[in-house]
Amino acid sequence: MGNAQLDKFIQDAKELCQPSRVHICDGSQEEYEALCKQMVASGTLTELNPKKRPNSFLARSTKEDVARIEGCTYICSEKQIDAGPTNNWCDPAEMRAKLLSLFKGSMRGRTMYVIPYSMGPLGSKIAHIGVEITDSPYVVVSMRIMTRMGKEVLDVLNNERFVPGLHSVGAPLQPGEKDVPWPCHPKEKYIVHFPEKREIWSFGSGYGGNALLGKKCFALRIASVMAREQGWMAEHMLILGITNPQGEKKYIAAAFPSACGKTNLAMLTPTLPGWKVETVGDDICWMKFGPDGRLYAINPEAGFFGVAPGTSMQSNPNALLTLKENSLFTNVGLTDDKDVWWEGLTSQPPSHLIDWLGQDWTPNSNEKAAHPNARFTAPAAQCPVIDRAWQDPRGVPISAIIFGGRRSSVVPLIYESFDWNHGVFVGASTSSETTAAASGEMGKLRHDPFAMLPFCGYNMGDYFAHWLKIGGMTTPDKLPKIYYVNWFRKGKNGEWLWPGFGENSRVLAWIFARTSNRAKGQKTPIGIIPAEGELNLEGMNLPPENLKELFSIDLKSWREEAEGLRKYFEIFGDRLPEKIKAELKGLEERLNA
Ligand code: GTP
Ligand code: SPV
Ligand code: MN
Repeated sequence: MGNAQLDKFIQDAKELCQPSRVHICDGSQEEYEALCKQMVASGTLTELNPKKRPNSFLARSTKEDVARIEGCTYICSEKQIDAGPTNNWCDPAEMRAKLLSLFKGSMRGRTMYVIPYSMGPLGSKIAHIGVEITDSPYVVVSMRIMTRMGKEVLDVLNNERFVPGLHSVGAPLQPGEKDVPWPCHPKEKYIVHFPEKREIWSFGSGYGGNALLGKKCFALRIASVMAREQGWMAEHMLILGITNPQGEKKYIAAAFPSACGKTNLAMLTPTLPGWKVETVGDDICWMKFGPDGRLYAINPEAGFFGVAPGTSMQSNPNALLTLKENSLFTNVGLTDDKDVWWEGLTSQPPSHLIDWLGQDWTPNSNEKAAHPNARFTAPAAQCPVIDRAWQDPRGVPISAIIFGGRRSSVVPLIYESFDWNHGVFVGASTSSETTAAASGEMGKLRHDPFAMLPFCGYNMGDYFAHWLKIGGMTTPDKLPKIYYVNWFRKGKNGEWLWPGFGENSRVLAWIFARTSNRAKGQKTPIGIIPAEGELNLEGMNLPPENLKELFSIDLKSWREEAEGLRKYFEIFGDRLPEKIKAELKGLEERLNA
């Protein structure tokens, strides 16, 4: 193979974890099929009805392993201040000792898989290579869908450095011991990042972002550190292409916290006649400056790991069409004819199915058929609206960046920042109600700057500074305009004021017009909103009182919002950039004018 770092990584992992076998993944279809077959035999996977969903499988996890666990996720920088106040920190030497004891013999009785993968199109200047070592075949097949994986990655790796990630479910097998369908550690879970060494160690969980180390661990936490050093950006953003009825096309990136609508926006079917939306990515965006001084974005992933509940032919037909074959489902319901079902898929639930815990389920059951964080894993190439340029190694030029989250009150449907620095402040001020994507309480409002709270690999104050610095690296006219949206504002009876999904195209159309200097907008203390009549509402029957409420900017609530931010920003101490303080002061002054 000829890569000394790789040889050593494999050798060290083998000695430490003591697996029965080592398998270097070639990424072939044969390998994928053999692993799926093996997992069907061991009970990890159930094959779905090949007539309904060819080459697709269902996995059920255990109750304790259903989502990312932020409390067990660590940034182990040399100095605690470099992890910052929003990350769990532990002394790297102490953590390394802890991990060495946990991983010792942790793969006994299992196969150790070596997965070389590329985040981004092979050979792209924006792409980077990682190698994940894991004892989970479920992780191997998931990584094959989510990344470019296998032999061709080794061919381009040569002697270059890669990001190593060591993963173990933490469930060694005694000789002769029968395996369980979803091995994981019942109690101890550690998802650890050493930013200076660019290493990932993950123990005890087999689920999603805890285990598919290319995604949040590498493409966000480690990549954000690399991006800061090297002058680029690693963001929790979808990327979409949007074409107006005249055939003009632009690209937009949007950051919303987990389970707040990225996948849905990325694949949206516009209700506005003549408009088209195409998908570049649905979760992660890496951006670098191109030779023309604009920001160019790639989707480092090759698949979608999307929230199943709520996904239907009405809400997101393109997602459902993506899932028609070659897909993996985790923690959804299994129908009697061996297909999948989840809450919201159809208006009429099936009269009987097997729920995500493997129990009989009927519409009268008290439990949900699918776990709220049940997910599908599907190849991006199968998306009917995948963008022509989604694998372009140069990336796509970004005209607008959108922030957003779940806010049942206060925040209007859309506003635009006055300029880049104000936009950075707007990103820093993002708050959202928590969802099932991470374990813990749901529906709790928390600050989630840039939708990066669980994903920034360094001090969040320094991250704000990095965004400000990016704004100074080119001329203002080359920078994307920055927006904030809120699809989740509620009326008095708890109903959505805005229908969302395909109707969000109306908001995108206004952004399109603004970035082409074709809409005037209207100034408010918090930013620019559509002027009267600029938001195209034709044919949607939005009650006028909803429209009024969607754009109401209540000064008292906003003063409280600003006060809350002032308090929140204190946690960053002297790492909070002066320019962010100045923007907050500016907001307060405008609210009090
Ligand atoms: P992660 O994969 O966790 O990063 O989530 P995501 O940001 O991609 O969220 P996703 O698009 O999967 O949506 C999560 C949930 O929000 C689903 O249940 C959707 O049905 C719901 N949702 C998405 N867009 C809208 C919208 O415009 N309005 C409303 N009311 N709900 C939405
Ligand atoms: C998220 O939680 O933002 C996800 C799912 O995209 S996971 O890969 O589990 O992080
Ligand atoms: Mn996500």
